[in-house]
Order: sequence, then C-alpha cells, then structure tokens
Amino acid sequence: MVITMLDDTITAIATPIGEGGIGVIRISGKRALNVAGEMFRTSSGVPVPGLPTHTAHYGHAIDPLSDEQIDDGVLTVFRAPRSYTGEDSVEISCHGGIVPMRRVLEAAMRAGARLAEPGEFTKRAFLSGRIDLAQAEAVLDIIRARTDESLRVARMQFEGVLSTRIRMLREDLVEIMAHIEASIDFPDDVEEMESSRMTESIRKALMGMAALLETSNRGKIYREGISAVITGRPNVGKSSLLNALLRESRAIVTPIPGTTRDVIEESLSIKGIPVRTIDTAGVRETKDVVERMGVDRAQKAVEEADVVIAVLDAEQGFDDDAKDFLSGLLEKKLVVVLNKTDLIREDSIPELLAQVRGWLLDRCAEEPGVITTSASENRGIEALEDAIAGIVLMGSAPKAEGAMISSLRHRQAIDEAHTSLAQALLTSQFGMPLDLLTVDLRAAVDALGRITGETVSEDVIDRIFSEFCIGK
Ligand SMILES: Nc1nc2c(ncn2[C@@H]2O[C@H](COP(=O)(O)OP(=O)(O)O)[C@@H](O)[C@H]2O)c(=O)[nH]1
Ligand SMILES: [Mg+2]
Repeated sequence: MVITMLDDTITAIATPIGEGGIGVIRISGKRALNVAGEMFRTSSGVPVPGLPTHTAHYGHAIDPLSDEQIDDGVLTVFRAPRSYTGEDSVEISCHGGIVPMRRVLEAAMRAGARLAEPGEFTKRAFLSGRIDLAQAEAVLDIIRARTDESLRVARMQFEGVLSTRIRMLREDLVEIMAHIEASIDFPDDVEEMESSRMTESIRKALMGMAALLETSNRGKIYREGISAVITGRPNVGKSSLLNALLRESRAIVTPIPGTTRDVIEESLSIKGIPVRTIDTAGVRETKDVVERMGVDRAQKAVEEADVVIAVLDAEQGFDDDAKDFLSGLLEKKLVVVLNKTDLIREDSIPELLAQVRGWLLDRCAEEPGVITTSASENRGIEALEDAIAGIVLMGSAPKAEGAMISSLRHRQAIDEAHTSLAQALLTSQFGMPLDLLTVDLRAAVDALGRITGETVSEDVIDRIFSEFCIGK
C-alpha cells in the first residue's frame, strides 16, 4: 500500500448545505490549530493553538484577510491522536445557513487549509490507523441507514465486530504459514507441524468463512434494502394496502377502477428491512392511453421487484380470472393477499385460504405467503409485514449478534479466501509439497486482508472513499 502524504491541512463543511440550527466546519491536519487560530478569535482571548484538547470555546470566526467578523460560534479542539481523523482537528459550529457556512469555510481556506475531497476525513482516519477499512466503510452505512436494523448492522461493523473476526481468521492462517515456512527453511530445527493438525486448522478456518458467507444475504438485505411491488386487478385495494402499510394516506383511493395510473413509490421499514414499496396501476386491458402506459410500467415494476405482493379481491372468490392473474407471477418471490375479507362471511375465510394455498403449492418453486387482510379496517397488515419479511429472509441465516457481512466487496473477498483455502486443504490432504500449500494460504490471507485494508490497492481505497460526501 502506498503511504499518502498527509502533510496538508484540509477543511470542509460537515453538515448538509441548507438552513439549519447550526452548521459545522471541520479542519484537520498538522496545522489545523494554526489555521483555526488565524480565522477564529476566542472570547476568552486565548489563541486557538494554545487551547487544550477536548474543550469547546465560544468566539468569532473572522476573515483572516480583512479581520472582519463573519459569524459567532463555538470552536471545539481535538488534538491527535484522539480525534476522528487521528490528526489535530478543529470543529467550528456556526449558524447553519448557506452563506455563513460558506464564508467560514473560505476563511479556513484563506488561512491555509485545502478543501477536502469526498470522504477524506474518514480516509485519514483509516490511513492513520485509527480505524480499518471495514470500519471506515461502515461510517457510510451508518449515515445511509434507512431502518433501525440497518443502523444496528452498520454500527456493529463500525465497532469492529467483523474486523475482529477477519483478523482472527487471518492470524490462524498466518500461523500455519509461518510454521510451514520455518520447517522449509530450517528442516532440522523445526518440528514439522503434524499434517493432521494442519488439516484441522484449515478446516476450522473454512468453517468460519462459510459461517460468515451465510450471513451475507441477511446483511445485504438490511444494508441495501429490497423493492416490493403491489400488483393486482383494478379496484382490489392495492393503493389502500400501501396506505395501510405506510400508516398514512399517500396513494389516492377511490371506488373507480383505474384510479392509480402511474407507479407510486414509497420507502418504508418492514420489520427493520428497508423496503421500496411500489403501488401500480391495476392490470387490465384498457383503451385509455394513459392507463395503458401505467399498466405497462406496472408490468415492468413487477419484473424488476425483489418481492411481488399480489392482491386479490376476497369477495370475488378464487375464480379463473384470479388464477389467470397469479399464473404470470409464479416465478417471483410472492406474497398473495386476499383483501376485503370484511365483505365475506368470516367462516368462509379458511376455505378460501386453503383453496389458494393448494393451487399455489402445486405450481410455485418457493412456497409463497398467503394472507388475508382488510385494508379498509386495517386488519392483517402486521401479518402482511411478517409475510414480506419472511419471504425476503427465506434461506438466510437467522439473526445473529456476531459478525455479519453486508457488502458485496467483503463477500467477494471471503469467497476468494474460501476458494484458496479449499485448495490448500486438498493440497495438504494429498500430501503435496508444503511450499505449494503456502501459495494458497498466502492468497487466502491476502484476500482477507483486503476487507480490513492491510492488502488493498490504492485504487480500491480511492473508489471506496469517493462514494462518501464531502466533509465526512
Ligand atoms: N370493504 C373494503 N373495501 C376496500 C378494501 N380495500 C379497498 N377497498 C375499497 O375498494 C376501492 C378500491 O380501492 P383502491 O385501494 O383504490 O384499489 P386499487 O385500484 O387496487 O388501488 C375503494 O373504494 C376502497 O375504499 C377492503 O379491505 N374492504
Ligand atoms: Mg390504486
């Protein structure tokens, strides 16, 4: 890995640009306190470079060229290494407006700081060794978390749960490698590691990796979310169901078939899973041009969705039209909703459910969820959420408190390590020369190191941090 020169001092606005109670400008680098000293006067009169770490000071930001006061605010000092970046850092909280923030930023630049690149503060935290690469990536996941569960998964990664697990796996492999290398170099002095013991260690590491890979489906779902589309014939209650899931009136609901003409999209949390939920125009033959376009879009949305919520009108019964409609969806991850159960006799519900389940069971690859609801009376909504979460998480490892993979980059690295290690296991079992074994072990160690950043190219690092916003 190339060591980047961190001699310069960087600055950026760390809060969103717009109107807010406060806005924060960050400065980090060797000269952070000197830079701040030239553009911020504490009301106590103590110059910024003389301030102790982890203290906050009221004062004024000034233009270092004209000495003009820009705004008042609070300056906080974080001296290396106990700062976000691991370097000397200063944060200035001023009024959260576009002009005051821009002017304070300009003042910091006039005083000698350079405008930071996207993610550069976090990149510095990584390069200074304060956090590893997986932890740095988790910072972005924390910022982007859309549900409580997404946040929990990201926080675990930020706190180093995954990193620790990877490091342990890596150390085990390095130990085997060291032993092999020593026994090649000094065959007389080093007792050869018993081959059965070595095989056992490799097997253990393989199992550890497989367990991690099993978490990746669940991890990805919480990190990236999924899309669900609500589809059905006109007037079965699709929009009403979206509103019930949202717990508010978003989509227009009327008794007139064909009310929803375009697709409506809403983000919601279903059992902690971020779900992009799409309400669509009812699928039917139509001569209305606008409605026709809506129907086309609805069909496209169904093709692209991770989960399809197919709504039937319970009052209509499970007739040929309903069967015809479901026939086109059997390949999808499917939740079938029998809506408007308030309009039918309660004792006829089990019979209807059994009919639909039986029909689907014969035809679907994966067992679909079938539930009953009344959107207008808000019944069955919780069961609908359970069914959606159930079908999304089907086949995923159960919720675990331990390390979890949520990013594709990490998944690929572990996949690669697993493949190399499986090769090493074969080599050791067939009693092949030991140096052959070390090649595969080395490949596995390197692949794991890419996750935490020990063995990763600068390109990859740049790509990861370029996804961040400026000021983070
Ligand atoms: N009785 C009853 N009426 C419903 C229910 N869900 C929707 N509706 C009514 O059915 C009509 C069509 O609903 P809407 O949500 O617009 O259906 P969409 O065309 O599938 O989006 C409206 O008059 C709704 O009030 C339900 O569960 N029970
Ligand atoms: Mg509708």
